Amino acid sequence: MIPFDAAHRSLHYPDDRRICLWVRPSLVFGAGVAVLLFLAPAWIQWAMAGLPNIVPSPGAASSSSPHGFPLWLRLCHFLNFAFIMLLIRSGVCILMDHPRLYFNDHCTPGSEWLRLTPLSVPTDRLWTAKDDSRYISPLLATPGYRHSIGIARVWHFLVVHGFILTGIVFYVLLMSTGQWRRLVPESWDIIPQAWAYLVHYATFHLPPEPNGFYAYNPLQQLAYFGVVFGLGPLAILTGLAMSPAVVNRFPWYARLFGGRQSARSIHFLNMLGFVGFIVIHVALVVLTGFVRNMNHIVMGTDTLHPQGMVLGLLAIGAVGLSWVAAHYLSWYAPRQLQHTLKLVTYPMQLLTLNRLSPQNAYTKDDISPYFWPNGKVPTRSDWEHLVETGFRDYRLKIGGLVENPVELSLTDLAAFGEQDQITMHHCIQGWSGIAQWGGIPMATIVNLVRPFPKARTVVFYSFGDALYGGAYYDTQSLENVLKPQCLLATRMNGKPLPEVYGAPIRLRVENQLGYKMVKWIERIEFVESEKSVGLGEGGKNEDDEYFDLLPNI
Ligand SMILES: Nc1nc2c(c(=O)[nH]1)N[C@H]1C(S)=C(S)[C@@H](COP(=O)(O)O)O[C@H]1N2
Ligand SMILES: [Mo]
Repeated sequence: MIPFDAAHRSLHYPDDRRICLWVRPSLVFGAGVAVLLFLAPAWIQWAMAGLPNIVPSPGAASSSSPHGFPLWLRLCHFLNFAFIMLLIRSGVCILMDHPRLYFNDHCTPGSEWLRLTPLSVPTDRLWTAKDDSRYISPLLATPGYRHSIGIARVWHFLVVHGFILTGIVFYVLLMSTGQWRRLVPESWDIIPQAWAYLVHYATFHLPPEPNGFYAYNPLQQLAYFGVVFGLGPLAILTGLAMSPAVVNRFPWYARLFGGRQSARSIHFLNMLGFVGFIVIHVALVVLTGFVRNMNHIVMGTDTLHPQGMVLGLLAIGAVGLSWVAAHYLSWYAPRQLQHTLKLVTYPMQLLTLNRLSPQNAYTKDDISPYFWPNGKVPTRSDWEHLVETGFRDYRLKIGGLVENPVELSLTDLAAFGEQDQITMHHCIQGWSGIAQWGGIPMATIVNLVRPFPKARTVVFYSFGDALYGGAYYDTQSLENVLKPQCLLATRMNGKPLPEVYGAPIRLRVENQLGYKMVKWIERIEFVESEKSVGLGEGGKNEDDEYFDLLPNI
């Protein structure tokens, strides 16, 4: 175990490390019935008519069709395996930060279909999304422990670049070398042929297998086709449907998957699909001639030499070692990891996702009945005094590199006129919620205080403390606060901002994740760069938890 300090130990390695898996019973039942309905005909056919005949695959006979496994294909196969395993491990870690899955965007406790926590949300006290985060063993996830989502996301997003690049190279070479003919079914005959194999497997018989060097069995071909052209792209598409920049700009995109939370659930089910495929694929590689198969996969030869098996097992060992390496890097070099991700993603985000301007998209009927709270309510006596006196003496101080520093009361702010928006909030942990926010556009504030040309960054300081202590703050680029829907919100769902949700003022930046939206704002400062504030990473979570400076996804 990593030697955490006391603060990190209590958070990352809590006393309650129970694991629980709960799935809504009707779904378990439904899934069971679906599998039975699928398999029952196979059993009936076997019982009544015996095992069906296996027709030899056409590809096995014709030497003109592509066969063998060129180096590029074997390399892609290996890289894909290495990447997908790290994607799964970091993905599981991300899931544990909000260990509930929904098919609705409100995330009301109790409406989940899957839960990986033994706890129900208590109703007699404040229970934040961070309280709800669960521990997972680092043996199962990268980096594991509890609330290590910052670093888990670094791995997920770094590795997904490798996954996508490998995918592109793989598609291009597959199409240009004719290898696609081994994967893509060219006739509907494949369905009855695949069924014949399924009857064998489902009744625990091993059918006669074609030599995979020349052709796959039809069920195998369909499975590979489904993974390469189904699961792979769907993982990327549903991943994108979780981005606040995308969802608050193109809500229809998330709706393609049934909404943002449904996309998250499909992303998870897709992962289970990969896991199921890997388990069956590996089992059949072992059962249908391990040594020969490993030569196909590793060496690209069709022989019975032990070489492929030995090298293959070493390669699998190397993938296992990559998890150990990722674990140690996560805990001993987290800042370098954070910066590596930034190097890869920041310029690209400025060009792509960060250009999307959020636009109002939801109606009053869409407003969530429940909205997860997050963060620590301030305990400072000056804030408590302000609460007691109805924020009468509250003055929002706006200064720094500006021509016209101001101090504004809530009445002054209200005089600017209120802008309203109904938007979806995306927390880094995975939950979402739709609410109506009213307040003053940051663009109005910028016009009022007139920042000097060198002021490129806006810092929002909170009355509240952060998770590991110290005042919460976050920054935005000047460019981003000038975007539509960047608000200093004083109202939520038509009422003054409740204490828990950030009274008297909070920030709304709808193209980014929730932690950028500072609650309980004390003052605002225009500065040259985020580098001069805190540890210089752009916010308290960026400093302490290695979150991204610009989280558009
Ligand atoms: N001051 C302060 N602001 C904060 C936080 C915090 O911990 N302290 N948490 C952030 C996070 S992680 C989220 S998701 C949102 C949550 O807002 P909500 O409580 O309205 O859901 O507030 C953000 N603003
Ligand atoms: Mo969050």
